Amino acid sequence: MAKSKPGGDAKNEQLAKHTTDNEDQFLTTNHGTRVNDDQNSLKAGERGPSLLEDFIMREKITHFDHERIPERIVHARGSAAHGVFKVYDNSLAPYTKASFLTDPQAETPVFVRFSTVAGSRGSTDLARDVRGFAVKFYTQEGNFDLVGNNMPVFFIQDAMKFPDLVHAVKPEPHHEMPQAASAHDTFWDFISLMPESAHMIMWLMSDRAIPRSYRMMEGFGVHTFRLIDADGKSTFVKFHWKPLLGVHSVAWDEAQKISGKDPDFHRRDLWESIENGQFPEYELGVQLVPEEDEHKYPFDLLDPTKLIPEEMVPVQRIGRLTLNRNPDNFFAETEQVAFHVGHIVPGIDFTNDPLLQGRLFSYTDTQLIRLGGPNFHEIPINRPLQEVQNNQRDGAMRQQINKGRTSYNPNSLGGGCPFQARWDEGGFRSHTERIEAHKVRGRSKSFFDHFSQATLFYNSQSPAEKTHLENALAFELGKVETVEVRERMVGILTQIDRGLATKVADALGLPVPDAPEQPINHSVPADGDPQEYQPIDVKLDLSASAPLSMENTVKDTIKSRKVAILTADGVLTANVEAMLAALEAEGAKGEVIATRQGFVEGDDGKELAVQHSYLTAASVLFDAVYLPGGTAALVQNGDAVHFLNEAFRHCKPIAADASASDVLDGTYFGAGEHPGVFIGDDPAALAKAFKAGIRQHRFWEREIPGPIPA
Ligand code: HDE
Repeated sequence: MAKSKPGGDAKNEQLAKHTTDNEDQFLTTNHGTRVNDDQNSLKAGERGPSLLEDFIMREKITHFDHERIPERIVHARGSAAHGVFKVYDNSLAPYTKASFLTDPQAETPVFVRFSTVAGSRGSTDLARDVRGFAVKFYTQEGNFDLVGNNMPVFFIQDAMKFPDLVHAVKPEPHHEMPQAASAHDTFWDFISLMPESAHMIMWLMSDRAIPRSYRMMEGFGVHTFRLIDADGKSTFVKFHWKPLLGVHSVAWDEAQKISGKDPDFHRRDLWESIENGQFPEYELGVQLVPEEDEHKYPFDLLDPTKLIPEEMVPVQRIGRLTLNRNPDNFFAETEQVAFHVGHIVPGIDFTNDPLLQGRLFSYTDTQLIRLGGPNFHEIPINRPLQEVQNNQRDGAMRQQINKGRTSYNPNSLGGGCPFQARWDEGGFRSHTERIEAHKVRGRSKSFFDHFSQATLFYNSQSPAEKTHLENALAFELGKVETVEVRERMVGILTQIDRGLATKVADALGLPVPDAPEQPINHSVPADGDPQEYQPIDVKLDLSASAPLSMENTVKDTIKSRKVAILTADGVLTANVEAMLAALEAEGAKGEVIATRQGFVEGDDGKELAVQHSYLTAASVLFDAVYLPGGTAALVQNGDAVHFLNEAFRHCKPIAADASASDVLDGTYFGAGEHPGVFIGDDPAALAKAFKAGIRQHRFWEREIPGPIPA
């Protein structure tokens, strides 16, 4: 079955679709009858009751009544895009049979859905949360779904605990509050009793949980998978996505404000960047571990609460993902796409990670209820490139019209079709793994180091990132009402870092225990021996890992950054135009803000087009601010002064013409020297310095308590 081009250069075609597609088409019912009145229901007299006979109205309303399907239980809020994946020349040919990872000529269409986890479908994009990063590769050998997150580890080690985790983080059941937030008692109650979450909690409390953009976050497959070569040899692999724009986040105060000013912030950013032709790009990275090294590391490769530090196994970048087309219809594509870790192709296989094993069950099960039956693979966005041929039949909403008598195998009446495929014919063959074991409910002792990597993560953060993490914990636990839960969490933090525990305890007005307390371990079964579940103390040779800090990310571009230009009548037109051009030359976009929409009159009588008024714009929706000269009137404009104050407080680059210093004097930071504040007379020199500042993303060193809130 033909699928609508999932990549390709279809932009103009698509723009046309969003606007004038249906010009010469008549309105019909779902059964093809042309409708001559879509405004009025059928009535017994103009002022009379409506008639049951009105099949047109009944059909329209019945369909409307059934428009909603159950939202995803987790990852309900998401946005997606089409694109392509291409492997580089130094492909994975020695390790895997999968052609999309080995053939540099192959351009594999993809559909990628980004999401938050906890909130419902209408919740804000900027919640403190993990982000989903799910990629469906439509490969020549079938669909491969890499259903990952923007954090490389997870909260729990065994799928058995997933419903508990999700119940704990979702709004509390008695009053359904809070929405899309982990800052409440049930979440921290659970976490404080789950020491295995410690590492993930460090990620969740870090700025990684409030990304600037889906285009500026990493992605991870989390579990260890296997690559399988043509001879059936296995190599362990961890998958990574590395964004070419670098990894960047916003400030927590900013995140909360964006949630009010534009809850669709990430969705809009993804959509607009693709519409503007600034296609989001990521490199696919792999960490490869030979089978014989399985037990070489001070952690278990099967434990999803551990990462492999890049210093131990470097990430090799092997290909590029480009998102180049927005979906045509949100529901049909983004909402109905069905990802599953079990959608796999020959050349890739699973490991026994108990979280992955549980996921292998869960994803089909959830689609059955969400998409209403077993034929969800026939929805266009879920179809593979290949024709599907098997003996599965019928079920709700079946699309395929199977011909012939046989729907069983083996058969002779159907000529034996369809045939099984040998490995060398592209048939999937599960990796043969020797297992000699007792059937047990339990966990490997090698899973019982809960803190070494939490400490590694904390130690790897820059001073500003550490402060953000401490403040995030103080915020979240500060929202917890039950003091015992806060105390237990401080106890857990003492296991990670005493300084961290002390700072958080101080903010909560709690004492820090003298010696780290061994947390309560709740993974012991009722009849189990607690000794078997004792934590193990692992000391890592590595004290810090550079890639864990966003401070070390790529900072070489201003592409797609949004810059606010604050204006008033009399603004120096030439300077504004010079700045707009300088920004545009490197792919950034300046947007003019004025007291009213339409046009602002420049010093030379020229009119400049205005994109936003101070009413509709807010500093939190921009990456940087430029204040041109000729704007002295803004000193009296509280919104403009607040714009500057807030941008300063959120550590954003600010540029100002020297002649605008009156306005700067009206701000709380003034016209003096500050990191990331560029003031100058010469437009070219100012633009150059400003652009260098925007490349840095933020100047966190400015983040000292000031007289305005943030
Ligand atoms: Fe998921 N997860 N998950 N998950 N997950 C779902 O599938 C589940 C886990 C992830 O954009 C659900 O279609 C279990 C880890 C993403 O459509 C559900 C466990 C990781 C998405 C489900 C996990 C993920 C989901 C809900 C523990 C990162 C969104 C709706 C054993 C590697 C995909 C759906 C999209 C969605 C189950 C843990 C990533 C219920 C049982 C670890 C990105 O099937």
